[in-house]
Amino acid sequence: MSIPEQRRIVTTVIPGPKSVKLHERRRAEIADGLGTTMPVFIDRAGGGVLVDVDGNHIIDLASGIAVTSVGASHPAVVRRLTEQAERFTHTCFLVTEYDGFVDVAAALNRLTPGDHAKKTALFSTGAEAVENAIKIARTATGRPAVVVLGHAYHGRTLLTMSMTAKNVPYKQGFGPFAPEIYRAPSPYPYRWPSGPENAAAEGLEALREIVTTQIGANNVAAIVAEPIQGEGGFIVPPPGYLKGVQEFANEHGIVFVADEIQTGLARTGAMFACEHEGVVPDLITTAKALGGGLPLAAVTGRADLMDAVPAGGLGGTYAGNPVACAAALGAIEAIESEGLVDRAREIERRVLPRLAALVGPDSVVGEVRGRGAMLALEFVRPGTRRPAPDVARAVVARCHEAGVLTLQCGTFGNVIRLLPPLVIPMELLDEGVDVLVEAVRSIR
Ligand code: PLZ
Repeated sequence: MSIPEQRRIVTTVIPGPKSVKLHERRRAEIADGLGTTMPVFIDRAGGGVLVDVDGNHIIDLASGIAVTSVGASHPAVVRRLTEQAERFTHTCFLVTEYDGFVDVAAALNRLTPGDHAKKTALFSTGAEAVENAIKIARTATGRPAVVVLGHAYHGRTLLTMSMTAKNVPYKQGFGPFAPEIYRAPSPYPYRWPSGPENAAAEGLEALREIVTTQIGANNVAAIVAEPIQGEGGFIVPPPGYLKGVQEFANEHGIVFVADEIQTGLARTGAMFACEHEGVVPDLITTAKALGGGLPLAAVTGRADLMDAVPAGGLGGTYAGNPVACAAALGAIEAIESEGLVDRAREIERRVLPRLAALVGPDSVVGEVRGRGAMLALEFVRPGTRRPAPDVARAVVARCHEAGVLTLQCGTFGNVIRLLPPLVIPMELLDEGVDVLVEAVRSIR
């Protein structure tokens, strides 16, 4: 079913009456702990558009948090998952095998950086992939400690929540946390105390010092980093930082894990964001865009590490579900055959200069940053770096009123992030950015 790829508002306000009514029912039935960004119920979605139950056509600049890179209903995904569902929906790969699982693993072994021998294990969610990367690194090294960065986000399970930096809403009240997690400062260029030009060298120095003096390098199983920090604020590390982390890890037999769950599979204008820095991680976690909308996650990396855990040590009932694997093969096919890595670069070229024009000494926009189709604006009090989450919230609200779905993020809640589907028509993307730019201008 094809959807007209245009913005169209048919109710006097968004959410319209049908969404409001459904939301009331939700409030009665669903636990309050699950938040919502835009309280509209979706009827159909595809390409760059979400159609709600009231008939509003909303421009999608979120992709369900970087998941629907090929669109919410790509024909290659739909065809493959339908065929698979008609054959069988589940066997549990730990019980009996099927080739879709192996095909996805082979694709990830081929697409991830580095030409060394690689292997893959599939799971269902991003958090599970991170958990398993840690299990593998701990077994392979025989060491307990895990080092993560400030502003990190790795998930909501006990281990990954412990690795996540931000307290409210991810951790508050949920402790005690998993032990043996240590945190080094994120080399956040915009907020680095001695200036962005020192962030890489000083960030690396701080990491080395924490590892060698506080933990002991011989106790560290893994250093885990997002090559662009996602939930933490779309923080692009300064050039050379990731390479420095990788070298330091190699030097001490520490497993370097790149969490590419948000950045991976074409999003940043490279198949994997590590490639921008010429970094070849020991292990890479993927999820989100991998499954083309279905829950699928993976750990891919050095075969010697991946084989460290004996048979039976890794798994999960739904790990690498056949329908999700079929969807993933469709998504990978679309990414490769439609040149979506280049599309992400084109999106950056088209959008970034328009956002950059909003930055200025009297502006509420302190910095614009990102790569490919992973772009963000950081809001501050004009003339300072003081975070302005209220301004970000107000801009997001205006976008939503005008039928453009944008998301907030950041440790301080003051960042608006753009994650459009990579297949979004360029005119529709331009129109979405028009609305965003207008919303920013109307506020400052
Ligand atoms: N690692 C880098 O971005 C998920 C979180 C949504 P799961 N980010 C979206 C929310 O608020 O729950 C994410 C990520 C990175 C790990 C994860 C976790 O992936 O599939 O949500 O478990």
